[in-house]
Amino acid sequence: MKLSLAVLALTLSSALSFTIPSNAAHRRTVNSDTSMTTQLQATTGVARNKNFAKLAGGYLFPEIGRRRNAYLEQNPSANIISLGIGDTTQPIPSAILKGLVDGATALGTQDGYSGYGAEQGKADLREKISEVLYNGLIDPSEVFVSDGAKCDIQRIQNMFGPDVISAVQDPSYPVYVDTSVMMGQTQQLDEAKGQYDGIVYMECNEANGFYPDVAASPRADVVYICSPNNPTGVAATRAQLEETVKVCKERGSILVFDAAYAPFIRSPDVPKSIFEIEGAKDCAIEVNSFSKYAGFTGVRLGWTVVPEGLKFSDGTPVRQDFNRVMTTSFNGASNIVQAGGLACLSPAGMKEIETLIDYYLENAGILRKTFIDLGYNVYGGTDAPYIFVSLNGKSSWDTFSEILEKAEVVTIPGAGFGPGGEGFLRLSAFAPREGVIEACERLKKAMA
Ligand code: PGU
Repeated sequence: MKLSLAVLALTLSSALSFTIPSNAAHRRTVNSDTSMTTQLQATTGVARNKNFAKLAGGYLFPEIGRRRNAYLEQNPSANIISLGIGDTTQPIPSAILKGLVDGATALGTQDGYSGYGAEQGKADLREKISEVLYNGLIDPSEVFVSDGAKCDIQRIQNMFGPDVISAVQDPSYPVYVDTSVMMGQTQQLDEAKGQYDGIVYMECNEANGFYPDVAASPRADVVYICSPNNPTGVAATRAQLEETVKVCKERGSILVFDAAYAPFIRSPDVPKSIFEIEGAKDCAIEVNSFSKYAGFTGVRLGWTVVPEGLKFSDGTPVRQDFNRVMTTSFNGASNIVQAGGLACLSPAGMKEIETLIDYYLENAGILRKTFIDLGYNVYGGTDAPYIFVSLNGKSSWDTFSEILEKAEVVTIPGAGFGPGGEGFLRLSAFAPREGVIEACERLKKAMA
């Protein structure tokens, strides 16, 4: 019996050695998320998704967090101020909070209880989004309520699949590129360029006002535009968006418009939605979020608008396939949170949102002035919660480290948003006022 067990173990281990490659051969550094960089040894015979192996490094924001924590570990008494990740800091205002509380309370009553909701969101919230935020430009049936814009970008990519070519602004919010890589739309990273082969990078720089010349870029199937922009803080003009819609229509491209920072727009005539542009319903999808509207970054609520008439090349409505994704892989946003969303869109909620946004925009103004006074070229911060500072040719990661060490302020290096961001620094206005003022005092000393 003992012997046969030993034989069985031997047989098993030799069988396994066929399916699991030898440890030595597969011992290597896995750095798809640098916060979890480890020497791994195979414990299964499952091949890694080859697209994940293409990812050059970890996702940007955890990497920033890792460096911040490393600094804290070395300097335990440090008093760090974060102007890094764009995460809201101010409490949820009362009328909106009441919506959330009432939503939760209702679940404790027989009449108010509800279980799984419609995967596309509650009908009354879809109606309110259409009415209050789009002035009826879009139909409630075109609104898909979700748990946030970031998650929707991934779901949109899931719908498009691996066979499309995506175009992004360079620099841009890293999720568009990273999800394109994960989906298998790209080849490898071109180390010299810092760009993935197979993605169209549309240059955004000081000379073009940080808005790309879409017509001069190669055709892509899916064009990602974010306005007001992360990271540059620049909002696209009506003329720029009209031109982009025109080019997308001519080329048969789908424009994915990320309007997560729309409520920060204060300049008159800057569109808050792509659907303010004539013809956009023939070519565009819009992703949006309550995160920055109402301090819902942790609460989680967003939406995507997919126009009824938007069709793939074989005539299938895009909305039909997006609905298939949502019904299959999403079970609807939390009913409590959707009650909070409804409260956001009440007259009292909209007023509270306005006050919150004004607060962050005043922070942005303080940051802008600090860097302008120091003699830097500064972009954004008037229609967006980010300012983008030109470092006059200095490396953005070096400047990030220098500011962390000298001023104990966390910023985001522009290079984290793509090669086009090198030489710039992004600062977020999402912080308590006293933190912004203190950070500016420290930055004046560190950067003078
Ligand atoms: N779209 C853009 C353009 C964003 O900048 C962000 C957040 C989102 C979508 C996310 O929206 P949710 O509705 O909350 O999912 N950008 C922040 C946070 C970082 C992150 O990973 O999302 C930033 O600092 O850039």
